[in-house]
Amino acid sequence: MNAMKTRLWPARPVVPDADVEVPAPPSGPVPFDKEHALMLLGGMLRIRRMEEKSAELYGQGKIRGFLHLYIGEEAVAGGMLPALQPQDNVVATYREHGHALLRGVSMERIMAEMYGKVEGCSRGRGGSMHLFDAQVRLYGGNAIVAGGLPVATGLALAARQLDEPRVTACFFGEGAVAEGAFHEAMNLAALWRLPVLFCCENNLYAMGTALARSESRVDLCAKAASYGMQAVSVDGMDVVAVHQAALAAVEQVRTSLAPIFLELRTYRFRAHSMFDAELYRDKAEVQAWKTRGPIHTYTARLKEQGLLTEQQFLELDGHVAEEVDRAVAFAEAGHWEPVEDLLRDVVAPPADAGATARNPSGGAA
Ligand SMILES: Cc1ncc(C[n+]2csc(CCOP(=O)(O)OP(=O)(O)O)c2C)c(N)n1
Repeated sequence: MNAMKTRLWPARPVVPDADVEVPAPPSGPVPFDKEHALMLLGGMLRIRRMEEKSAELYGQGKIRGFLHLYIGEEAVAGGMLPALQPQDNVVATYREHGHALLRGVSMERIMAEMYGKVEGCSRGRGGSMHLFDAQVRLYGGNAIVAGGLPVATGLALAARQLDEPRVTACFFGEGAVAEGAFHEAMNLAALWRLPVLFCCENNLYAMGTALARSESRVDLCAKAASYGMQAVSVDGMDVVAVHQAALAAVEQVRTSLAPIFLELRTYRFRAHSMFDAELYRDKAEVQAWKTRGPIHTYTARLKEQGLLTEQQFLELDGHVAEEVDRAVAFAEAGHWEPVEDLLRDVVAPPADAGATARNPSGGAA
């Protein structure tokens, strides 16, 4: 029999890979006073050193489960978080160690959480992806791509209804843009004029998928603008540009109560997680982006401007190294949650014999 060959869908169109054209490294004057300028450097260094140590500890089996490093992207959290006020809310993703740290969760409690110790900020139950601390209004850490956007929109709705002057900063990767939750949250935030600052950390890849392979249109600001939202693209490798954009956007969201979308164009230097052979991008591309590294380029600018000497840099780095050592010692000395506490915070009552009799399948009644 001559079976007719049918093609059910058109051949896959050829799509370009990530835009590999790497812009020139950030440069130019740093428009902050010395103390402020060094605070920004200190923030990025704390994230970098904490994460380098985390990678090492992962290799030793001290930290287990998933671990997604932010190395390369520090200018985003480093510039955004210091622009927020204590009353503001922060919602982030599973790549959130830096956001938690600069929001004020101590490095000790972050490290203990990654170890799974009860002294961790989520009592050791969340691990790297679920750092949470209501005291500093950090509402996760979220393993679900785009999962934080509805949470942020809800927090902003609460602030609006309670007449509280809170900005909710919501961080997510560009992979979230392909999710329905992104569009629902953006739509409601724009429709109800909710004070959310949507911060899209566009590092060009969602796991191994380049943006152009998952988006019909790679201009993310255009997508946000389609909801009637102001949208701005920022060099996310330049802590100066990020901080300036953050200060302006936070102020505007707070006073106008309307959401803003920031696209922070950045790049991760490490693999997606600790399990990623990185077959989707050339080593040369990663090397080229490293010329834009947020810490060394900013350090060079500070030195050029006479705001920092090599000796001062080494001292600052030394203090950060001590903080990392203290965090590791704290996590090492921490405790595993006692078995008898395991049902603590479990909302559903434990199944009892009566329940089983009423619902013999054991499934949902
Ligand atoms: C709803 C959902 N789909 C798929 C996954 C699997 N997943 C984990 S990370 C990831 C990539 C997300 O990339 P992006 O949002 O750009 O953030 P990045 O990792 O680059 O920071 C995917 C698809 C998930 N966690 N949640």
